[in-house]
Amino acid sequence: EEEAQAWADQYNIDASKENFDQVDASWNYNTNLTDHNLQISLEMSEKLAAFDKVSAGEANEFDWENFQDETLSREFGRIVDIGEAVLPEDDYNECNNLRESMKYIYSTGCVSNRPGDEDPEKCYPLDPDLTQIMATSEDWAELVWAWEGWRDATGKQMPDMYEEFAGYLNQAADMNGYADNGEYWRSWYEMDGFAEECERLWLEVKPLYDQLHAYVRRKLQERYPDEEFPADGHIPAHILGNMWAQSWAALEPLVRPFPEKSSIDVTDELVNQGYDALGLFVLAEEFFISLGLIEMPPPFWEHSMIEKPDDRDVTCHASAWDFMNQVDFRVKQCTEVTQSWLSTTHHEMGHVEYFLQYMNQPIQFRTGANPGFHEAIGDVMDLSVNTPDHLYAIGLLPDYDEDDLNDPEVDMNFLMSMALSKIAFLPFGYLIDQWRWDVFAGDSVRETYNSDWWDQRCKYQGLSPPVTRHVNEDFDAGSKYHVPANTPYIRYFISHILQFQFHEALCEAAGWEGDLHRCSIYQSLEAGQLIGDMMELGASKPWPDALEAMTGTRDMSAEPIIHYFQPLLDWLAAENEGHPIGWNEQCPDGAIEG
Ligand code: X8Z
Ligand code: ZN
Repeated sequence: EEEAQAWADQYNIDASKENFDQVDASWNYNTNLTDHNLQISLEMSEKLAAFDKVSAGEANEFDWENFQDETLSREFGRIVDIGEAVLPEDDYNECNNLRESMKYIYSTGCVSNRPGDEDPEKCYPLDPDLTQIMATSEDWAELVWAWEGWRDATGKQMPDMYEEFAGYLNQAADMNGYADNGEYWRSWYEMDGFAEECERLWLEVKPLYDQLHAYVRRKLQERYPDEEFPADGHIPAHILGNMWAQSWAALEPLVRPFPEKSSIDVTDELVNQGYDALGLFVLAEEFFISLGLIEMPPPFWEHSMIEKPDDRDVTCHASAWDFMNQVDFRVKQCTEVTQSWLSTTHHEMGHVEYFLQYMNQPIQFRTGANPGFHEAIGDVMDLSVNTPDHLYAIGLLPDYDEDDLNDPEVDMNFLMSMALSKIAFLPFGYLIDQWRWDVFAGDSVRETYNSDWWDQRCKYQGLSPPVTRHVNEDFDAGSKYHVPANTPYIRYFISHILQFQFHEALCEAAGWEGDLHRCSIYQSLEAGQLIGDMMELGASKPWPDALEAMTGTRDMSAEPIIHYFQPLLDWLAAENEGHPIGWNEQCPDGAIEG
């Protein structure tokens, strides 16, 4: 075992270098999508895969399953589980190529012929144009143009590639001893019955979603009195303020419970005060620092890409990067000055904070306790940042006054705005991998990809497509970044449950005694200590240990999120009294055709 420790020490030195080369090349490509950069990036991935393969072979020469030292045994268990790197070199390269081709289509996709446009050459990218149109336009036809156009430009171009790609992932999973790639992904949660656990959590929060859905649907019917909504209760998917209807935050002005009370949206104020992308990052960092957490290191500020460059193609979808050398940590995002981008900035900085906290762990443990933990850190900060009291304290709600601080109607407006992002997201966060797990299990095949996708969208989100979708030509799953990029998605669902558990525990540590939704942990060193200690563990211990250290419980629970939204749930239930709630599980007739 001593020998094993010595081998692992050397492995960590070598792996750090190999990982750096790959991450560095990938960064260079994703911030400048040229063929040249792609070739280098693919080569570096191939090199890392070869290294992983050799390392796994060497590690397996030790009797690691029987080590006395549990942590060392855990480290070895991770070294030998190499994912796609197990594939024969040619297959590995082809698999990588396919993913990059799909990502390229997604990242460079744009839509032309906007209604009323003279110039047929003008083509609107997702960031910022289509995103902005989806969030602000109230023109049904224009929204259909953006919604349908985006799907034509992206997903529609890739179903055959995706089929082939999924085949490679399954081949790798099989070689690694998993039934299929879905089982492999679920294994990261280290528990039996993870899929059932997700279903349990979803069913617990569904009543909240049902109430929100019913209320928002009524308001949208008022906004579009001349449009016919499906008779079985679905909401047309293009009018919810977001390309995928995954956040409904843009509908806040439409559904605000007490419209005469002051707005708690700070977008205009951010713009008026002259904030730019860097200003949002500085503001976010200030919150982390106030908890006594680690500040963003100089290379972060020097090398991050925080705005969309206008001289080259990039992957705009926001991400955080750990270069694995304990020095270089970056964020890449095409920031706009809005409240929603302030949230994303906290989200991404949360990833970097986690990287910084666990950077002294062995490489294999430099990841979240489970993937949902990683997604939850920045969001937890954001739960405090978005409280009206905090926004007021940092000067972003100048119209707010002392009376508003304890006004239950203002409070309800705030809870509604939080529900539009947090509750509306839940079924979306749940369904993407319901669909992908089915694909990997062979329960959804090329011919039914799109109808299966819409079965999930209709069933869980209660949405319907605004124009008929076609079974074979359209591939709407591919129009969501994480499908071409192959990022698992259930992590975001888990994060949306966990972040309220974290919030509750941190608020208690901060000595907060009022309503959970009004708590801000700003400047609480106790809260910072608690979450910092948890992050420092990385994945060195099973996640229930990390969760227990922070919250006192070993189980995921929907109780805190329900508790947080209880006043809104009561209000919605009263408002919805006498109105229809729910929708037919099946898609409306004509939603999808052969
Ligand atoms: O992809 C992200 C982050 C990067 S990890 C920007 N999110 C999901 C999405 O955009 O679909 C954050 C929330 C959900
Ligand atoms: Zn994230």
